[in-house]
Amino acid sequence: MGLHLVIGNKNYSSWSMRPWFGLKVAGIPFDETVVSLNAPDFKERLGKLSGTGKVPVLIDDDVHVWESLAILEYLAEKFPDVHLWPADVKARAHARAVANEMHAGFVPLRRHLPMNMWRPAMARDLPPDVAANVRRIEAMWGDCRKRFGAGGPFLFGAFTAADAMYAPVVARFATYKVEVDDVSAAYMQAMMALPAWREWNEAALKESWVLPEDEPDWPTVHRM
Ligand SMILES: N[C@@H](CCC(=O)N[C@@H](CS)C(=O)NCC(=O)O)C(=O)O
Repeated sequence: MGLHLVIGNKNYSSWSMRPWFGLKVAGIPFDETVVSLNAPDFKERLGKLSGTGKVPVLIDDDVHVWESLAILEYLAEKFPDVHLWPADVKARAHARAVANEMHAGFVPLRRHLPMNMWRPAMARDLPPDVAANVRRIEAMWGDCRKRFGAGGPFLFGAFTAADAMYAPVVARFATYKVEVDDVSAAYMQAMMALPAWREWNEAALKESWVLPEDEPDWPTVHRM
């Protein structure tokens, strides 16, 4: 039996996007099941699979891995040839710090700019704490590109798990027309040019579930 990833709505579930994107860009085969976050049996189904009752969860035979970052770590160990972390120890430490900062933080940004793939690009006012998150991410991306990015267009040159962790941030910055400097804009372009990006986006746009809490202009739903 191969890998099976259980995820939430592609339009809304940013934590689901991270391991899905890592798997796709790395070219690791997997099956997927999408369970809408508002499905009546969501908690019951996910409770049995992840313990937390949340997505994503990766199932590999009798191994169940929940938490997006732990899934990426598992993939990096199971498939060392795809190099989901940088080979160099200093770059790898930096990539892990950057990925952990995303996993543990940026709550104002995540709350104010929920991932919403089908919303046409429209700016939102940014409260100071959200603007501070944006400036921190922009500085971090710029630092990664400058110090470690010579070998390619991603944070550490070639695509790594750190990029997978920031994929939904790229989506948010694009959707909410967040102003960023040229280095961050080029990084975002490289991420959005990946075939995996188009695949996720196209599937998201076909979904019919609407979740009020992730629609910033509720009850108006702007859809492409
Ligand atoms: N820290 C977790 C966060 C998982 C999470 O919050 N998932 C959301 C969807 S994006 C979820 O399952 N929400 C449903 C719920 O809490 O009932 C991770 O990194 O995987």
